[in-house]
Amino acid sequence: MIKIYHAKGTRGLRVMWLCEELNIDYEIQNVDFSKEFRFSEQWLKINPLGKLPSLRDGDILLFESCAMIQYILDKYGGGKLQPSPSTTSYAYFLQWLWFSEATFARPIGEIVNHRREFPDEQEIPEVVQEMQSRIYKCLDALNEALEGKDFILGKDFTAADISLGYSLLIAQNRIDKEFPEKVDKYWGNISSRRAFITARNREQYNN
Ligand SMILES: N[C@@H](CCC(=O)N[C@@H](CS)C(=O)NCC(=O)O)C(=O)O
Repeated sequence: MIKIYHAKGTRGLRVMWLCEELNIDYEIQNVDFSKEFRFSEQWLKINPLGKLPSLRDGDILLFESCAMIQYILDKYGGGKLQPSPSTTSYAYFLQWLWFSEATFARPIGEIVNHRREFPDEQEIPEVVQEMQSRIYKCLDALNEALEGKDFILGKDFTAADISLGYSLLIAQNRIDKEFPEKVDKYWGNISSRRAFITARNREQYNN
């Protein structure tokens, strides 16, 4: 069975959400998120960066959440939740899947890390504001792309929505504005899905 090494609220949620959408069994291995544990010899064998998540499936051990998504889709998805590789939609699927982590989650993660390393009055407002301005650009691009759509590729929900959804989840408390209108509606569409709610409950109750 797929094992997801996870701590509540971290990117393992993307993988849990995907497994729930695809109805795939998975096991959650809860991990102590403290820096001490993450940089222990024991954890560095599972994630050489001292980060989360990691995924184990037999002999395979992965440490990038969007690679985990693509791996699960290709191995167990049976063509679900991604367009066929020969289509135009697939090009956009790849773009949004990669954008969600490589571009959008990056400034959000920088705020999270900055606030962890420089709590309370040590926070440097200019650093946070610069990262927020990058988040707003991403939200604007997403808002424009969502014109007339329920999901990022149109009427069909795909794993790119899962990946974007996680980034929106963690963006929420790190910005000083509301989501733009179409992003807000989109967030409502994806966060009300049964699979997302189940994954959130499973991480809440650690089972
Ligand atoms: N690109 C990686 C990012 C992993 C990542 O930054 N994970 C966060 C938790 S969601 C973490 O471990 N942060 C601790 C740190 O960066 O020090 C992925 O998508 O898996």
